[in-house]
Amino acid sequence: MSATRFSESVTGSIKDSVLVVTIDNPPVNAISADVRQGLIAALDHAAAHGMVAGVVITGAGRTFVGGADIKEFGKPPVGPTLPEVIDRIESFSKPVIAAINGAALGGGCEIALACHGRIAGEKAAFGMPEVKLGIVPGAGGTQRLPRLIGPVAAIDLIGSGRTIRAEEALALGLVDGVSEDPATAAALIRAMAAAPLRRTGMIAVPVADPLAVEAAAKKVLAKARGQAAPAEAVRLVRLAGDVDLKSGLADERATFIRLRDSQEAAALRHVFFAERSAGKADKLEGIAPRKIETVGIVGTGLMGTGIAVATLIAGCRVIGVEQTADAAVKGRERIAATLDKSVQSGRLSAAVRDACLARLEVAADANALAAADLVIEAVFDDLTVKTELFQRLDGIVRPDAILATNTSYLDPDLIAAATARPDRVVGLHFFSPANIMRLVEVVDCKATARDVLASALAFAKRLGKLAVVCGVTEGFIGNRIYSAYRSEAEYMVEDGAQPEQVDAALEAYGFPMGIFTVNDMAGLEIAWARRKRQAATRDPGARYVEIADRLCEAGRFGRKTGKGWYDYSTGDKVVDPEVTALIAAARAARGIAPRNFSREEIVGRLLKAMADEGKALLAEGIAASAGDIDLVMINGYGFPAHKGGPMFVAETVGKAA
Ligand code: T1G
Repeated sequence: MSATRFSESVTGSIKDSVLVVTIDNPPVNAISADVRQGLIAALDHAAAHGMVAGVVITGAGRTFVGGADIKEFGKPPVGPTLPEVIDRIESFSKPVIAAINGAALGGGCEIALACHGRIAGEKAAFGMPEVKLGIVPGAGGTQRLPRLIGPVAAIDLIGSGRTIRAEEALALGLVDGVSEDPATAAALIRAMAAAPLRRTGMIAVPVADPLAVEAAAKKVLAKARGQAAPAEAVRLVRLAGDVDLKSGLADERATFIRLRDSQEAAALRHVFFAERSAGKADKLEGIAPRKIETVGIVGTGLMGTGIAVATLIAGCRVIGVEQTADAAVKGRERIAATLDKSVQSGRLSAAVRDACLARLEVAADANALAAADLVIEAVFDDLTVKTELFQRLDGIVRPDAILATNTSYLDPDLIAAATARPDRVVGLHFFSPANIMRLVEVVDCKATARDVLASALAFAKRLGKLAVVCGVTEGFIGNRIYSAYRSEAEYMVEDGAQPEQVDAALEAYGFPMGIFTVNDMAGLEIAWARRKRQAATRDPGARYVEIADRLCEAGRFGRKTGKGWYDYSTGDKVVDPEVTALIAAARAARGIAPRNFSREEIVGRLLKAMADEGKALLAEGIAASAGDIDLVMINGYGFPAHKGGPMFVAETVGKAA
């Protein structure tokens, strides 16, 4: 066996007449210029050596190939291009097999598609996540995938960007076999040697039921929220059935380049890299997180239940605590019912649910928390309730256990100060429903020990959450920006915009729901109670809009009471003339002559309000980076990811909406 280095990151060795080419470009074997050059050199080598019967391409480490190198986007291209490499593979005179050892994503999947055969290892995964980056596959994915698996499955995979495992890939015909044995790929080469090679690009796209194609396309477009890439991906997959490979590839490449240079793609790249750097707090390097296997959760209401479900699914033991035996029984039922729902919707297997239930205990006695590594409180958001609880827990839990508060608005430093060991207190601000929402604000309190913060971050990550570190301030990052944004929306309503106009402008921008609809969903009474508490200390010079107070005084607490900013009594959301009149009266009382607002002005002012508050959070050191703020708004408040977040918009699009 002789080893050859084809480039810095591509090596090969010949074994039993097969050249096994290994891509080794940590961390994810992204296809850099060096990888592309190495692959071409490897194929040249195989072509030049008569003793080589075929080529196996595989990846070193956990990944096969993670895709094009996203860091190269926007830089001058260096040849050979990936389409050139892929064309060389597909048209190669000897069999080329992909031995997919791990994730084959984007360009990685496209390399595999161009090979003449594919063998998946058990850890293999396949996906075309390009639409999540605001682009379409750029090296043949939209043209070759439908040839292999049909247009319906291809629209689903490319349009959603989801990743599938080896088993599903086998069922779809994306791979020829699943095997961990390196000899399998070599055996496939020998089996192929006699017959003509199966070149994916030459296969005719299988004919599919037009209704099924239409349904798959519709499903993708329904989720696109106005983004360009998913629609283009669907168009290109459909095109594969109508034109020859060459024309399809040319259209795909042109579309890819156009989208790659778009604002939408730049925004989604910003989000991608922001996610990778989130939760990597300063000065935590080398600090080992504490072991967290048993998690206590005090309070099993809506929030506590969500946290318990997420924690159980992550494989931890959960000890729920309620005040009475009856409440404990109900709490357990709520957790079990939420797990059942996940089973019904196909997100969880029955076996995993049963394992979760076996790790769950809900007690009526806080002493059960003596075994916990971490206790999260999810009780009523009241300072006295929370401080008394933490004082009590201090005497129950082990000295090395961590105490986390899930408060939304209280000062966690005050809660920590009430305990004997404030250094073990941290904030874990989950968003409801906590088993679904990805965002967790990890609050680094004044006295939080570094390893406690590191442990909270590791725990959030284990739950599959996106953790953003933030300092102590009322409402943390998200709710502080939300308050500023909400005030701005209310100013505009007082000045002449209708709530439904504000909502329509936000929805047209890409929010799933406008702010007044969101407020009605969440309920108006909690914010009302907070405003009443703050009334005495409010700056009398600051603008204060009373319309929301008037709504609450009229018993309009939002959707659950059938009325709020809108009327829901018929089951649908409709504009209520009573609200329109109430707003008109509020304007008149202040002597405000209503004026018109364009959609652009509404969105522009709301974006500016968010970005201004974000800048204040950065200046105060509450948020570590603009990217963190964008992630909070995207993952907690429905800000459209393809716009990049309010800070990205402020930096790149300037004042424009
Ligand atoms: N390019 C550059 N850097 C990348 C990268 C990529 N494609 N993927 C990951 N990284 C970096 C990442 O920033 C981080 O860096 C480190 O690798 C580890 O990542 C022509 C157009 C592969 C499943 O969209 O989904 O192919 O922070 O923390 O959890 O059609 O990374 O350490 O400095 O996420 O183990 C399509 C994106 C590209 C795949 C690994 N490919 N990556 O997850 O590690 S477009 C993608 C992922 C394309 C073609 C087109 C994941 C992963 P740092 P990580 P992980």
